[in-house]
Amino acid sequence: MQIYINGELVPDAQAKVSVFDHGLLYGDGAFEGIRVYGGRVFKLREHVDRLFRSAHHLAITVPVDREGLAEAILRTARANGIVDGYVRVTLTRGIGLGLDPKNIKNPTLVIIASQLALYPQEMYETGLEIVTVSTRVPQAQAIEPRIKSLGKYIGNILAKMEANRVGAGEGLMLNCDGYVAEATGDNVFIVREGALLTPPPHIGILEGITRGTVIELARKLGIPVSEQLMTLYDVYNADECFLTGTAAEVIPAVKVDGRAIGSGRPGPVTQRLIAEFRAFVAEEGVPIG
Ligand code: PXG
Repeated sequence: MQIYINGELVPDAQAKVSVFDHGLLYGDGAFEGIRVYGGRVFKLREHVDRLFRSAHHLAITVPVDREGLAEAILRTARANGIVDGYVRVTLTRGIGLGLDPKNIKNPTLVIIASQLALYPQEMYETGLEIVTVSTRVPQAQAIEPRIKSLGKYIGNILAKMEANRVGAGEGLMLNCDGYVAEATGDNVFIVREGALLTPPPHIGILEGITRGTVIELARKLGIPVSEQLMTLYDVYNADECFLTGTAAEVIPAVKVDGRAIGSGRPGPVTQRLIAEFRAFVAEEGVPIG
């Protein structure tokens, strides 16, 4: 495996970052998880733009420009012969002991291109059973959820452990006001009377790129979409529920906290969107070359 570190590709055994890296010491950095489908990087521009927005908010200067980052992602995928897989971009503030970032000058940029552990195909047909977890998403006023920051993920990891402990497919997280927020690495949608509802970013969720793609596809199909606050009551009583994310793609959730959602099987709107999403990913994307 060839890893990109600060402009160079090196074998994974030599791919090392400093123990003084602020990403390690404080979770001080941002990341992106990107899919490669059929030799094309899915939504490359959107991921590059999101990383730049995260970095700008954190006042970390990305050591390359947007074109340079896109090229580095393509180069790393190419070097690893990725056809269908996953690219993980990590940006940290750089090296420095102590909280104060004032003297940290050189950010660390790492790109890993690998295979992705996928949900088994049958889960897209039968749907996931998910549970609400006790770990809440942080208040948007405390940690800006649109920054895909390293440090924010301790909550998501604890939430995933809660879901794993009871053998659930995913953990559904609420915000501190008790509104439904997102899953540990996915956004959540419900279908009610033929329309899609999903929580708005300001309640503390990541503005997912898959979420955006599904909203666009739904609107093209004439399916109404709105961002709305929702409680567990809305989820339990929805006609359908599904999750979206780079790793999970579009996946039905058929049971939440032991309650069947709608028929308890993947519904027609979800199935339609899964089909549309798969057709779309086969065409969209920047060829690795
Ligand atoms: N919410 C959270 C908290 C996430 O971490 C999503 C929603 C979906 O966003 P996208 O842009 O992927 O549609 C995510 C995505 C990883 C990894 O292994 C994490 C994500 C995606 C891919 C890989 O770290 N999180």
